[in-house]
Formats: sequence, C-alpha cells, structure tokens
Amino acid sequence: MRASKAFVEQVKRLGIRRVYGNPGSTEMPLLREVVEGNLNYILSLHDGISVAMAEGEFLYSGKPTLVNLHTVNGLGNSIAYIYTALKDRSSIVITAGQQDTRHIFHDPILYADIKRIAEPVVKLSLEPYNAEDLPKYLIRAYKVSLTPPFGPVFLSLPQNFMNEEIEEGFSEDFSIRVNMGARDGEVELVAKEINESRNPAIIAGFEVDVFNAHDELVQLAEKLNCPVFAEPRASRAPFDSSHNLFYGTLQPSISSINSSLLDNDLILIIGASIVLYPYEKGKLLYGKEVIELTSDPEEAGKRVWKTFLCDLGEFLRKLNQMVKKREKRGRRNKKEESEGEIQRALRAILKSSGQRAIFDEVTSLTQEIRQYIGYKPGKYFSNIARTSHLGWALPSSIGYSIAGGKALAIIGDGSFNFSPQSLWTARKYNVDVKVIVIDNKGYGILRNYAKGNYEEVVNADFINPVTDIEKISEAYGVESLSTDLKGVQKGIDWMFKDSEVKLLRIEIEKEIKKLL
Ligand SMILES: Cc1ncc(C[n+]2csc(CCOP(=O)(O)OP(=O)(O)O)c2C)c(N)n1
Repeated sequence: MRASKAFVEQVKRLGIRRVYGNPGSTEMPLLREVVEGNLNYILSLHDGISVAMAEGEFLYSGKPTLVNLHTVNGLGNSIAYIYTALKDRSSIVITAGQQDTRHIFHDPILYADIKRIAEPVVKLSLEPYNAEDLPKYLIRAYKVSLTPPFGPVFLSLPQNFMNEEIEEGFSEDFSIRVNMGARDGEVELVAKEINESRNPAIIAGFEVDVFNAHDELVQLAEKLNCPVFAEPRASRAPFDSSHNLFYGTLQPSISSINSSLLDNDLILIIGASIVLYPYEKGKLLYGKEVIELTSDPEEAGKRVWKTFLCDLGEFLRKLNQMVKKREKRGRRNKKEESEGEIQRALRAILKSSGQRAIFDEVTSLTQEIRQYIGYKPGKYFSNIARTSHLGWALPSSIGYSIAGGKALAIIGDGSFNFSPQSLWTARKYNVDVKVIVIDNKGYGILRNYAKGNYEEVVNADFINPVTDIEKISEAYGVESLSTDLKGVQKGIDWMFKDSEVKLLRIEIEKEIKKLL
C-alpha cells in the first residue's frame, strides 16, 4: 500500500475526519489521499489560522485534531498559533510536507530543518527516517498529544516517503489511557489542613475545565461554604460564575491578589495557573497556608507551595468525603457598581447569545466580559493570559463551530485585523458562528498602558489604527452591521435571529483609562 494511503487510513482509524490547512506542492501526496479517502479538507487563507481552527475543534470535541501545513513557510506562519495551543494544552497533530530526502544535499527550495524549527513550540517534534514508519509516527504523535499536559505534536512528512509502497499491518490497538489517581494518604493530609483552617478560600483555574472536574469542585465549595475566585484571566471556565459562591476573577497582580485574600488563612489552588503581569515586586500569598492541586506536571513545578500532582476529579471526590461541612457564612456585601452602557450591552449580549461558547479577545474589556457575560463550564475560552496572541479567538471560534458547536467571538478591532480572512472559511463552510467586534478605534489596552507611564505614546498613530471592518467583512462574503451602544439591542436582534455567520461591529468611545 502507498505510505500516504496507509497514513490517511490510520488518520481515519484515530477517528479524525477533518484536515485543516493551506496546501502546497509538497503536500500533494497527502492531498491525493484526502480526496480519495473522503477526509474533509478545511481550507483557510492563512496557514496559522488553520492551527487555531483545529484548536477550536479540539476545544469542542476534546479529541486530537489534524493540521497539514506547507513546508517551512506554513510552519513559520503558524509558530505563534502553535505556541498558543501548547500553552492552552490543546491536543493537535501538526503535520507539514518536507522535501524529497534524496536531494536535501542540494538544499532545495522549500527545504528547512522543520523538525528543529517546530521543537520549542510543541511537546514533541518528529521526522521519520523511512516510509515504513510513517503510520506509526502518527500514532506516536497522537498519543503524546494526549498525555498531560496535553499539547500539539509536530510531524514532518517527507514527500518521497509518502509516495513509497509499504507493507500493511500495524496495531489496531492504539488507545491511550492516563490515570494519575489520588492517594488516600495525600487526600487525608489535605482534608486535615482544611478541617483545621479558620477561613479557607479557593482559587480555581483552567484545569477544572480541561479535566472536567466542575461538579466535584462545586461540591467542595458548597461543603466549605467558602469563596471561589477564578485565577487571573482564566483561559477556560474554572467555575460557573452564576453560582453564589463565585467571588469573581482575580487581577494578575500580587498586591491585588493578596488584598482579595486578606481574610483567608488557607488558600486552595485548584487546577489554576497564577498569571502575573506586568512585573510587580512583592510576595504572592505570603504568610498563608497554600495547597495546590494540579493534573498538569508543568504547572506543578511553577510555585513554591505544597503541590499535589493528581487526578483532579478523583482527588476532589475523595476530599469531599473527608472535609467537614461548614455553616453558611453571611455573604459578603457586594459592592454596588454603577453599570455603564458597555456593561448593559454585555448583559444584553449574554441574554441573546443563549448557550453559545464565548471566545473572548477584547484585551481592554476582558475583565468586564468575564464579569457580565461570565463563565459557563466548557463554554468560555480566551488566550489573553496564556500567550495574548491576537488573531486567535476568531479562527478558534470558527473551528469550534465547524466541529458542531455554536460559538460567539467577541473581539477587538485590533484583534480582528490579525486574522480577518478566517471569515472566508466560515462563509465557505456555512458555519453557525457570530462575531462581535468592539471597535474603539485602535489598540485600547496599549493606550491605557501608556497613559501616565509612556505619555508620548498614547496618541501615536501606530497604536491608533482605524480600518473599515464592515467592508473587510463584506469582502469575505460575511454580512455585517454597525451600531453604537445606543442601538446595540437592534444589532443583537439582527445578529441572533438566524444561524448565518454574521458580524456586528459595536462602536464605543475611544476612552483612555490609566491601567497602572
Ligand atoms: C500577534 C500579536 N501582535 C501584537 C500584539 C500586541 N498587542 C497587545 S494588545 C494589542 C491591541 C489590542 O487591540 P484590540 O484588539 O482592538 O483590543 P483593545 O485593547 O482595543 O480592547 C496589541 C497590538 C499581540 N498581543 N499579539
């Protein structure tokens, strides 16, 4: 059997039905099998956004997805997207065509050491030495992408190997099961500390969503009747924000986290990554008893606290049987915050968007989006704290929807301009995705950051670009509408009345708020 055919057969056995990419001559051996083998090829008009779309599908399905890039060019264009998938813990097998190994001596066009170029941004980078091993390498890439921490794996596909005849017959049994468990003695230790504490609090993070430990965490919080905070700028929903024990999202600053947790003697960090930015001198949670539960070996090494690397769900299940129920305490008085037009608009969006997953990339409004639209288990995604790579949310929301989910991307005008051609893919495949662009005429967060600190930059034209978002959208075949905050409800009704891909541009004031 042709190696390329064996490869695609193996792809199908793994349950993968789509390939995301942008093609070139070197990838023809694979593309031929994609056509013959009836795999769905999802074309995007830029290599990198095909990685984000594949990540979006992973976020919906929880199963590894497949990308095929064009040699060093496609890989080069995709590096930041691959890095984001690595930080997001998303399982993707990323392949790229490689030149015929028989003439690499001559340094042919399109050749580069792509295995080495990909290495720092993936869990593992692979390039086979012969055709026979191609399908096995795929299984290896797939399995590695599924061991915690999950993440992308790169596989280079030399063109001549793909065209060779190989023997059939590899194992059908390629499943992988990961079981990290939770030792009774260790759970007892944590239960004892909790039971002896005066006033515990929980910081919950993205892993609760990755490993689906929501029910167990809610049970723990309700037993302890303690506040639950979301880790700063959580990349995924750590807790249902409509729950009455949810106390909001922490800010990524040592002083602010310390003051939010002033009254608590024991801090339980559950599947969380405490992102801090920018640098601030000080000691995080100094003087507190801190216990960290994680299923992520990388997170486990990051801090100097007591860390338990475990199966989060199982640890919490056992813990819930050992901790003493605490009386309900008086709910702290919520500060009455005056709601402005933006906050009201976000509430209106929440009301109409139903069960759609939110892909948030409005850098200067992310805290408001988290507060007014909020977290729903499995339904909130943002990379603002992971890599802050602009241009990710739009294509990811489209990949999520291609896989069968329903998504709403809320992005800034700056963000939109990093990957607008994603809209072409959404239109081409008739994807039910909605896009809201919050247009504050340029890079709001940078203006805020500069205010008071780098005053010369605040009004510089290079942080204030203005583009015609509606025209760009229409050029890719996507219907769009503009509104200001006063007319926002009309815009929302227009947007959600059907299942077409649509873009709503909401124009807001170019307000400059000092950030630090
Ligand atoms: C790929 C990439 N390039 C540049 C940046 C630097 N950057 C951070 S925030 C920002 C502006 C964001 O503007 P917009 O999306 O309109 O959101 P706003 O801050 O206005 O809410 C830029 C350019 C980045 N994060 N990612």
